[in-house]
Amino acid sequence: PFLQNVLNNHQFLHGTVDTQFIDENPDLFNLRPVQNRAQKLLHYLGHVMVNGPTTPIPVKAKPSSIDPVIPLVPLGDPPSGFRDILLREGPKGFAQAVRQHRGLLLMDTTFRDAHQSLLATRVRTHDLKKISPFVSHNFSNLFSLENWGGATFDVAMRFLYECPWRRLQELRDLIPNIPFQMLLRGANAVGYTNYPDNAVFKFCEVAKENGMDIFRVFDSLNYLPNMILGMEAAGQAGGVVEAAISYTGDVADPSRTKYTLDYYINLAEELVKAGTHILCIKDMAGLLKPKASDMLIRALRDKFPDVPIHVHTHDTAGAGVASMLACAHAGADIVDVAVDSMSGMTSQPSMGALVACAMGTEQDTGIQLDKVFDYSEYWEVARGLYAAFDCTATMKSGNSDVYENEIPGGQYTNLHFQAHSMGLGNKFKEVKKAYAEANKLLGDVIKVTPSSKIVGDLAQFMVHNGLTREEVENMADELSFPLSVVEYLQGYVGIPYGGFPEPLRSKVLKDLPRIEGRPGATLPPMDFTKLENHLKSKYDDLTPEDIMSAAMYPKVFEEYKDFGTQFGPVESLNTRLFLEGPKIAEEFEGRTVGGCQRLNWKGGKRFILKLLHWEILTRLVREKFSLSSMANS
Ligand code: 3PY
Ligand code: ZN
Repeated sequence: PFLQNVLNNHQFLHGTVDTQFIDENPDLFNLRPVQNRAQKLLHYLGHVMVNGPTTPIPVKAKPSSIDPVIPLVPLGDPPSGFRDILLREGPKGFAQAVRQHRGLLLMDTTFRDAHQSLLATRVRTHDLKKISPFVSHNFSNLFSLENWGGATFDVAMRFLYECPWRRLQELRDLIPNIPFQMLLRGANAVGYTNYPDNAVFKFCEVAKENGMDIFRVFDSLNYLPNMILGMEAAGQAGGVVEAAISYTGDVADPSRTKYTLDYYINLAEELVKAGTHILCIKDMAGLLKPKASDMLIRALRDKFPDVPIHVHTHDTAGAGVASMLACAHAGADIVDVAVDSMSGMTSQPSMGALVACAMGTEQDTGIQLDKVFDYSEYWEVARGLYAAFDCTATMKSGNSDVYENEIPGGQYTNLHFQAHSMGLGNKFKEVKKAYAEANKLLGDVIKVTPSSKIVGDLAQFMVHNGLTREEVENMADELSFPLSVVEYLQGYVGIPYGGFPEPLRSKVLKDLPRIEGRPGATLPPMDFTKLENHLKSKYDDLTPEDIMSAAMYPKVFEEYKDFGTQFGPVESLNTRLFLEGPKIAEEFEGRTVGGCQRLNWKGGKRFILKLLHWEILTRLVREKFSLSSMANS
């Protein structure tokens, strides 16, 4: 408006002022467009009210109307924790301190794997931030808080329209004392396919700069070259390297001859040789039973007395607490749990149960049970906001058939949702059986992102086409397999232990090219300058982290940015507003980056029922909302 007045000014128009300064400085006209964030948010809310949630919902359920209560947090700084040791001593000193620690240490997965497994990864930064000061003050003796990586990176942008990096930065500010841990898919970083090596290295560097401490590095086939690449990237960034062996089969069952105790010990030896600070057994499907836990962890403990051992599991069958206690008895230093109300089923075992069971023993965790109750109460209510994504809408219990199908936690929930959404709820058993058969067809592989998806795709292909394992084997040269399966057989994911299944591979591939060795080794480096220039030509508010987001997910990133341009900073809305918009006469607050705007919704009663057309809606919404600004309050 100021500029407009100047341009309309009589004196200015008649040239009786000296405008040379303006002539000489054309960049004065590089004006940032007005962002109108609050207006955009109102537009978003109108859109959601009419069209429903902007994120796909697996079940038709509304967010609960009850707000979670944040337990009291004492004033002042939180107590010091393992992160202070890490900052003081570096990764090696940190690992030593962990090894010397008496009692069992815990990693809390509530902020990542728990909601990835139970709530389709949909928990928003808004709800994580609210409970963060409580966690920082009351769980300072956690080994780590897993809060990033895995599917969270993708989902944050794709479905929640928020920046994964900002989540990391904001949580870091609120929790300075507990190490943060992320899941890095080795050469796949936080994606589903191999990236050029320089992209993985840069990703780790930026993650470390933004507050990440511990990198759990795995590969979906336990393919050593892919794992080592990820370990080097995390280590060079200055992070704590936690190499994770994905566990499958059953080392206590002599009939399972592929993934034996020797297989795991030999692989562990390679990882220790490659310099891992911490060794992890990643039991992504929850297959570790107490007897196998004892055998495996005792053998690793004897072989590597100085290396901290960390065990991850899922509680799909319901034996998680028993197995984690067995691991602790056998010498594990750290085990993974999720707070009670976010635990169980395809998530991690219960923090409260483990803390209570270990209390007064050599494995005492030092965690106060009453604080776990408060933490759990917050999540019990917060979880209600995500009813549309909650696997308990259709899944009612744990399921010990996981010992047979070996489906990883998150995928188990996804497949269950998928079967139900296609009206095939009573066919889930068939999908699970096909999954086990597909695994055998592919030669009994390690199944975790992305190899688990390949097995899942093959299983669904078999169910849809009514094919048995024998039929697939016999007709392999005529069938049109899912692309993921073909690419897997070409070697795009890596080389599975024991090699590719023959003659299936040759029948499927015919003369298609095959990749020898590590797939990323033959990829040309990512051209970050070109990427940055491309993005700068489209967006004028880019951060260095944005470039990394685009490197990982180019299309998803641009869609996320375009969504923000249209609808504003939706991450500032509470989860109920984000998912379903305001109720009639509801008053709510939205915080935009530039300040705080109080948005008053004073709608009439019949308003929504009457809306038939989007144009009418936007006009009505504009009229019905009144906006009183309390900028910068
Ligand atoms: C992921 O890759 O996201 C996993 O959680 C694997 O277990
Ligand atoms: Zn997991």
